[in-house]
Amino acid sequence: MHEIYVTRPSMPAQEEYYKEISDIWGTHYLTNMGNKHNILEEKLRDYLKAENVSLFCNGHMALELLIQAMGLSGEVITTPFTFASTTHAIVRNGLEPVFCDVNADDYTIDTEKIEQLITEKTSAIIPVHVYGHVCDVEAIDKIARKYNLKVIYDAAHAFGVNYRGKGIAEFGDASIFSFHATKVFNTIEGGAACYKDSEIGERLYQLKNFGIQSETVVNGVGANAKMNEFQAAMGICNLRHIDEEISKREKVFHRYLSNLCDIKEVKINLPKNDIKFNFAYFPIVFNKEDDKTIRDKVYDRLRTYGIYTRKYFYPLTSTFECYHGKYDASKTPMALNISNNVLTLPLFADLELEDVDRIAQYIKQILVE
Ligand code: T4K
Repeated sequence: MHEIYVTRPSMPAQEEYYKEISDIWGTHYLTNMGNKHNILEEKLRDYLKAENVSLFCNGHMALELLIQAMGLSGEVITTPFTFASTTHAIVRNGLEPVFCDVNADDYTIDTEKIEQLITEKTSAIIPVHVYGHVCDVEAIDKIARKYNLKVIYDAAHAFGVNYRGKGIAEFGDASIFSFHATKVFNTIEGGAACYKDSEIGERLYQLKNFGIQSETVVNGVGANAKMNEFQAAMGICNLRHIDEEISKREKVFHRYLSNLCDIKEVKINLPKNDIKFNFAYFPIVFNKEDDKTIRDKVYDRLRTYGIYTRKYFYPLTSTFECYHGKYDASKTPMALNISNNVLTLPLFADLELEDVDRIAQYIKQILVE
């Protein structure tokens, strides 16, 4: 029995990576915004169609420092159906997350419910393009303009996604991406912030390097969040193969679809029209309202076959122990229901289609037991 995990990072050929890193032995320049870092930043500006890109050691620090650089204050409207990072980045900046519910059809923020959460303390909205699904960017833009709010998209899952011919980073005031090993595009660990206001870039550049402006001037309470040269080299290599990566993922995605689309117990959400998708994840949602038992049974049983699915995203971030019962998950009932019923199936570029068939077969079998 070979084990299959929810994801498996794609890597360039060893020779390609060795070639890419070989000149580092000549320069001995390992980190602190080196040559490879700058090359990758430039290449990503093109690929993402972003006005400005700033690289980071990971996606989380990109978000945390972007919030700091943009000077947000008070309350930030966001969703609890996400990875820990989104909520933690808000809280670690001393801000209050205000949780909005999500849509049933793509699990992104329900824009009908945003306005009722806005108070005089609200400074921003941080929606999440969950699983690469595009938020209702037009409605969010309208609300943000009306109430003079900033918009930062957590686009950790949305690398390579285009909407109506625009790169996903072109929406809102700013976006962050994750280049973690488990993502469509990886730099081992890594991330980026994309933003429209170039002044933010100056602040970010300093904040990711301790707030240092010059050898004798430190004018920001920064962190250390720089991408190093070996990470950047991995990114340069992986970016060469990104189209192939996404098209292999697409095949896996469609194989799951053809296997699972007829099962009445399972809901699968397809990307909206006008989207060039990245096939980052394959979540399925079991239809049984507010009952985790079926999802948990499938999760447990698949493990006995060596198939390691994940409950992305369960539990809701608003219910994490570290938040000490401060937030009421019943106020985001759709998010709660999806979180209780979702299971993310293995999806990565080199997943064999026969394995997809096998996983689907097991699921069907478990559901009739
Ligand atoms: N915003 C959102 C919406 C996010 O989803 C994330 C990250 C962020 C922000 C923050 O971005 P980063 O700071 O991470 O760049 C994983 C990832 O660590 C995390 O990046 C990601 N979201 C999240 C959805 O998934 P875990 O705790 O599930 O990781 P782990 O170690 O359990 O890995 C999952 C499976 O992948 C393993 O069972 C085996 C496989 N794997 C993993 C790694 C690390 C490999 O085959 N090779 C590897 O190197 O969080």
